[in-house]
Amino acid sequence: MRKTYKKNDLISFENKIGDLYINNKLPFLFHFSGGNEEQLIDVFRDIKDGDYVISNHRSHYHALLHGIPPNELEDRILNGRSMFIYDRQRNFFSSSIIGGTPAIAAGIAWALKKKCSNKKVWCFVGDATEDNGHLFEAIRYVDGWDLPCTFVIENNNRSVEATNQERWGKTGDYQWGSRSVIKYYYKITYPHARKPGVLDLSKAIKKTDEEYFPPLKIIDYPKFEEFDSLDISYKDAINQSMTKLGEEGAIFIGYNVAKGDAMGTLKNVPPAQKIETPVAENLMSGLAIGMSFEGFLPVLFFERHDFLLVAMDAIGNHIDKIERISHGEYKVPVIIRAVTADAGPFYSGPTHSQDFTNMLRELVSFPVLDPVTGSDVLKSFKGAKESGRPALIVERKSRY
Ligand SMILES: Cc1ncc(C[n+]2csc(CCOP(=O)(O)OP(=O)(O)O)c2C)c(N)n1
Repeated sequence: MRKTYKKNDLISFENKIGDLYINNKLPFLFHFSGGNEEQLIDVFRDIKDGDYVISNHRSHYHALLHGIPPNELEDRILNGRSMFIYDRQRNFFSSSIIGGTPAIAAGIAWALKKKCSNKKVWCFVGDATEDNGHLFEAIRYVDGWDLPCTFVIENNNRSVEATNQERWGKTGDYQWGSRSVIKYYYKITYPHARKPGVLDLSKAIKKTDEEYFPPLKIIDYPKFEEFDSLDISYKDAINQSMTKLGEEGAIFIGYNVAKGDAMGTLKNVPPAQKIETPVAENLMSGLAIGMSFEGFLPVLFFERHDFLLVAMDAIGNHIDKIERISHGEYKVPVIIRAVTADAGPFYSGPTHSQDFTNMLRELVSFPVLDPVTGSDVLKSFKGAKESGRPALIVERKSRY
């Protein structure tokens, strides 16, 4: 059972963190909660143990109210993790990237619905997340598919220091008209962290990046020598790998996946394992992340590298970082299929035929594989599946 908190308990915790800061004990960027105690206590009355709580850069109150013990939370804050609070056991997840969480929340909710679970997802966002389209995509998706997810917009009329009106002109505070959205209003107790005089970490002793967030071990796939002698074409190997992944229960996500079978490669996959998504690449990638948290094996399909750029937050900040930033608590075994129309009759002009393989290798730490032969293709997909970690596999039209 979670401990219940009164307004003053929450304030006392935050005051204690304030004292740590004044004594130069906080090594890293942090944001105080404050001013919304009553509203949050009220919302948390409907949140059950086992529900997912998804928070953001300002997560201390959410974490306490969802049952993370104060001493554990304090320890994490002291170790530079104020903006990155996770608890796998309690289904607590956060991202300090504005707009990064709504699609992930929708993906978790999709998985919970598929499993007929009675758990729900509660995604807390500030009014700055209302500034970007990622929230819109997720709300529309959650509403359309009746997913068990509520977005709680915590409107303090500030993004860092700028008011809604200063950001948006007279449209200011936006009204959603969605059954999945709750919005409450509050006045912040503390200024935003970056205001001069509020955050001066120059005196604090700092550890290295690696000490705060130990890097993940490099993945070496087994050699799979059994595939070496096979005489199989590149395209047949892709079809065969998809059929095998389908038999193993993978879920294929993207557009032209159910309609068109991802250029014919998913013909042997049962329809229930193909999710036709809107043309919203960040949303579909977030869906894959969220589903993976609930044990699904998502295979994300991008029919051209050019379109990957729209999903860069999900790929570079989330699929790639979640395991490391959560100290291994959350894993993201998402396989990304990235087709490039690099030559021949498929060439379709400068924004439809780019090859970002090298750029992707710079961006992410997980394997970016570029198989050359049919047997390489089989090895790549098998290795990716067995690794339990993310992988991106390039598919070249020139090798089809
Ligand atoms: C994509 C992205 N852009 C910019 C930032 C920098 N940033 C950190 S907090 C913040 C404002 C957040 O405001 P809001 O979501 O309303 O939450 P509040 O801090 O008011 O609780 C910004 C712009 C970020 N973290 N992510």
